[in-house]
Amino acid sequence: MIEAARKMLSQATRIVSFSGAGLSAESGVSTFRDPQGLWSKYDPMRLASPDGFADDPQTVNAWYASRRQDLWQARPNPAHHALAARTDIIHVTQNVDDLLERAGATDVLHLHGTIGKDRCHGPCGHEEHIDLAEPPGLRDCPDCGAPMRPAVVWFGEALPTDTWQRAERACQECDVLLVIGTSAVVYPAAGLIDVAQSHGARVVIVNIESSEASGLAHIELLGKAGEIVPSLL
Ligand code: BJW
Repeated sequence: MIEAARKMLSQATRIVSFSGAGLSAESGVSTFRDPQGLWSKYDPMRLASPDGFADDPQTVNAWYASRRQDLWQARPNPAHHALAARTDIIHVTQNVDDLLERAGATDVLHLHGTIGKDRCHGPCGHEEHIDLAEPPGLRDCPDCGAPMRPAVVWFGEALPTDTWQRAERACQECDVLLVIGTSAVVYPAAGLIDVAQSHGARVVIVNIESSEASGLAHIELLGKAGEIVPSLL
């Protein structure tokens, strides 16, 4: 199967990678829905929703501070390096970490935002880069006074429009969609797999186990991203 996937990728002219938390798992970054993942310990609607932030901003900020410090200590794994080395691949990711960029990728479409920035929770658009080693406490926007919050996409929030449109177009136009380490349960992001497949792309999935997207795969490779992805590219 690996040889067939390698051949499929080598014959493709337009490849898109679509990744989830499993891509960064071997870097020590927690996934969400695995048995030891973040949602096994925390209620997503308390920590990753506007209502949760409104109810208890201190707890939400502390949770992101701890994840930021974990990410500061993380390093890209062989899958990040293999992907980043392919400058012809368009990288679409649900991940809020910057491990693809740290591996050298320059143009990564982050559908769910980035944990490396805070943004104003109000409408003014103010953003600030965060020192992951020393994440800031709760504070107000210097421009409009609304609370600052992580620049990520919480449940019930819209994905960044331009990023979404670029990702959707890339998936409509690709020959191969390489899906790595996602449970494919969060929409609209997971819908991109269907978009690519229904526009004629071949779908190659790399995951340690089957996922909601398995039925869309032309080739499904079960194993660790850090081992399989470098052998494919
Ligand atoms: C390995 C591995 C290794 C492990 N190697 N593999 C349609 C149907 C149903 C619901 C909806 C729908 N459309 C919208 C919704 C609602 C909702 C949603 O999808 N809910 C479902 C969960 C039921 N979606 C939304 O709310 C979205 N917004 C929206 O729809 O807005 C509409 C709107 C329009 C206009 C105006 C206003 C609103 C927003 C979704 C935001 C998701 N946010 C999060 C948190 C980000 C911030 C943070 O990090 O704190 O994004 S949730 C979390 O899930 C995170 C991830 O990006 C996302 C996906 O998770 P992912 O990456 O797949 O991780 P896991 O843990 O689920 O899976 C890991 C996988 O890796 C597993 O399969 C493992 O096997 C594998 N793996 N190790 C390879 N080494």
